[in-house]
Amino acid sequence: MAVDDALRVQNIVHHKEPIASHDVRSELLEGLQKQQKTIAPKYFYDAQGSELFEEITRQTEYYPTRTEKSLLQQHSADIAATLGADCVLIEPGSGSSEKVEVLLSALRPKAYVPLEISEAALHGAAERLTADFPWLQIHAVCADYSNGMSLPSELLDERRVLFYPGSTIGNFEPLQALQFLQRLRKLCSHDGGLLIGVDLQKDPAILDAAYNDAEGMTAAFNLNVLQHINRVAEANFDSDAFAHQALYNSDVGRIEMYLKSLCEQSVTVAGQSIEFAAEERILTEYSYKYTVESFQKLASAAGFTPVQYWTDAEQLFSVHYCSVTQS
Ligand code: AVI
Repeated sequence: MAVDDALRVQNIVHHKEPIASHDVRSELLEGLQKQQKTIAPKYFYDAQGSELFEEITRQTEYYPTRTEKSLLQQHSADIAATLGADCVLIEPGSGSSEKVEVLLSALRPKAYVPLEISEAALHGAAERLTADFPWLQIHAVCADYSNGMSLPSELLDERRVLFYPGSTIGNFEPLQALQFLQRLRKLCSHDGGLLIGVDLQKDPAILDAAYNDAEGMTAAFNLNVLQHINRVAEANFDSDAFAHQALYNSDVGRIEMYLKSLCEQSVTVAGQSIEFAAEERILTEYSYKYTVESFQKLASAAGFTPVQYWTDAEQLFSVHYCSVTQS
């Protein structure tokens, strides 16, 4: 689990892991040829999609980002005491590393290791953090964490804590979530742990509003995936011929996002015709909502022991610290 191709600039060590090339076109075609047509949520995040996601996080109805940030801010001293001194803090899919900022002064980790596929986002964040926290050692790892994760070898003897905010765990189906947490568990040292943000089950009206914001940012984010696919898979989706749909499925406790075809139509993707009936839907995302107990059960099954959690007064969102279960 080591990446070693390192370049040191001041307090930042840059590491680059070869990005596994996989066939995007066949992956997309496979999803679109299923009975329930599907596009994986990772395709949301081209440059435009990442900007639209930032816009979503600023919408009044979308409570997760600001609630989590304020939990991290408000409880930073307690979180730091719970995580303990001198850990190496590793953040898979760190993006712009904004959330970690509110923890750094209280936590003073031995090193911070952002793992991020976008080199521009990774380097921008590392430079900003090194300017604001000159004492901080940063190991910036450019890697696709969805295809396995490796760590710089010099960190393998350190106490390693994983940081996975944003309730991104909710975008995995239950079995995948378990397998992903098991992978995170393997990256922790035996005396390490996991600090993770988890969105909570709540009044469906609050969830419905969060995924159907009045400004239409979530709709634009959802529809943008078609433009992205047009570029990467030589497709000819007309985004005006689809509509955003998000609904809460209370039987399974998840938001389901779809793109609904507004008419009977045929779309070409990577040279293949994909036929749509009127009203037929493409599944683009699940966003599972947990209870504190259901998340703790999942974490325990993955080899973690729940230690402490923090929630807001309205019980909208939770941040959990789980240590590695001692066997
Ligand atoms: C990134 N992820 C946790 C977001 C969520 O809420 O599931 C993605 C998102 N989809 C629509 N709005 C936000």
